Amino acid sequence: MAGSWCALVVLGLLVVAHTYEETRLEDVIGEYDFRIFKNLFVNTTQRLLEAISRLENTAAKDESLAELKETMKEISESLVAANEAAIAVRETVNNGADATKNELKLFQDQILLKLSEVNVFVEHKTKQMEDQVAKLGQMSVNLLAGDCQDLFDLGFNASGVYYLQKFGRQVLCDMETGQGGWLVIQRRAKVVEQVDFNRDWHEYKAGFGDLETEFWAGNDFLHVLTNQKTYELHVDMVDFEKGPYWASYNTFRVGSESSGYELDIGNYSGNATDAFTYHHGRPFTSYDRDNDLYIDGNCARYFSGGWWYDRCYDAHLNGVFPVTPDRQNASFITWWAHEDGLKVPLVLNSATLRVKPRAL
Ligand SMILES: *[C@@H]1O[C@H](CO)[C@@H](O)[C@H](O)[C@H]1NC(C)=O
Ligand SMILES: *[C@@H]1O[C@H](CO)[C@@H](O)[C@H](O)[C@H]1NC(C)=O
Ligand SMILES: *[C@@H]1O[C@H](CO)[C@@H](O)[C@H](O)[C@H]1NC(C)=O
Ligand SMILES: *[C@@H]1O[C@H](CO)[C@@H](O)[C@H](O)[C@H]1NC(C)=O
Ligand SMILES: *[C@@H]1O[C@H](CO)[C@@H](O)[C@H](O)[C@H]1NC(C)=O
Ligand SMILES: [Ca+2]
Repeated sequence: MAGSWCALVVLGLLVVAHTYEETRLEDVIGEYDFRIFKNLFVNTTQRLLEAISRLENTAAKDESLAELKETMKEISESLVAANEAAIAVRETVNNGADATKNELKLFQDQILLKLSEVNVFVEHKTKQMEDQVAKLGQMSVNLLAGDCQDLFDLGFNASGVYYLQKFGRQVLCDMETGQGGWLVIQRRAKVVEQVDFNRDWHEYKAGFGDLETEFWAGNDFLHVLTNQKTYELHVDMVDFEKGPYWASYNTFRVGSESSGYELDIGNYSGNATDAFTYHHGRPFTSYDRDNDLYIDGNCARYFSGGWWYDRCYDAHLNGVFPVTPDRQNASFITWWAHEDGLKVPLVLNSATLRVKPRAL
């Protein structure tokens, strides 16, 4: 294997370094302390060996990976220092008007040659290690993580796109809002190219859009995700005139495809009015699959977007993005609210649905 070959090379270099120590260089050079140079050389190779064996033995543990990275940094720092030491040797040799000058020069050239070999080797090895570290890092995370809370608990505290090996898909995590650990399952926003949410059953099943702009995470994924643990749902929305609102649900679960991705939602809190509980127990409807309770037609067709329609909706977050908002247009992203005793549609130019395991 490449690992043992590398270890052999390093051992070889250690032997070379040892042989050098036994020459008269130390005596001849005088004020230059060759031991510093030798230590640097040995330290470098030792660290390299340790790093290699740690890499081989690591059971994809995050701490050892972090240490490994630190070691690699130290290795490269040592090498820089070793190179400088070698240059110092050369200068010493060049300045010393000694009878053995030629001999020393020859010797010093050998050292430099060996050093550059080590350099090349370490650079190569460092690259390999970094690749390995990246792979191991992903493996260790992904074998365990079932959602953004798991990632957060593993120490990933930056919001962004993560890969969940468990589900073979990328997810958007919000690690900053609240206590972090939120997995964003849907997002609507004003973007350069609005994503079309008027999609068929299979597209809603698989998910669509762009995690960086607008997207639907996918009904199959919502099903497996929300059946791992008990999840809560948080909805952030912004009405085009009235500003921000939020709604939170203590329970959010999506059934299997055979149930039509039946929605289990409940226990509202927030300042937006509870419009989502109306959809509790409803299967999903897309323009090509009518599971709604509206007998004269298909709600998804009427309102341009798949949803857990009843007859038809109180909340419709997969509607058309209101490029030119209009409170009368029921196809837009809408959430019905009660304000001053009246039922009024909030027309949203921003909406985010995020889930996280409910705290016990
Ligand atoms: C080499 O490592 C030893 C022990 O880790 C340390 O005391 C010494 O300062 C190091 N030498 C150099 C030149 O870095
Ligand atoms: C994120 O984690 C790093 C260490 O991994 C830590 O230094 C940093 O303070 C953390 N940031 C937050 C916002 O907790
Ligand atoms: C609802 O809550 C949001 C977020 O806390 C806040 O910015 C907004 O002003 C609230 N809106 C109303 C109508 O209470
Ligand atoms: C509903 O949510 C509130 C606040 O989050 C919580 O205190 C309560 O226990 C929940 N009720 C149920 C039935 O889950
Ligand atoms: C509502 O908006 C959609 C999408 O912009 C548009 O196709 C439709 O004609 C609008 N309906 C009304 C009644 O204005
Ligand atoms: Ca119908």
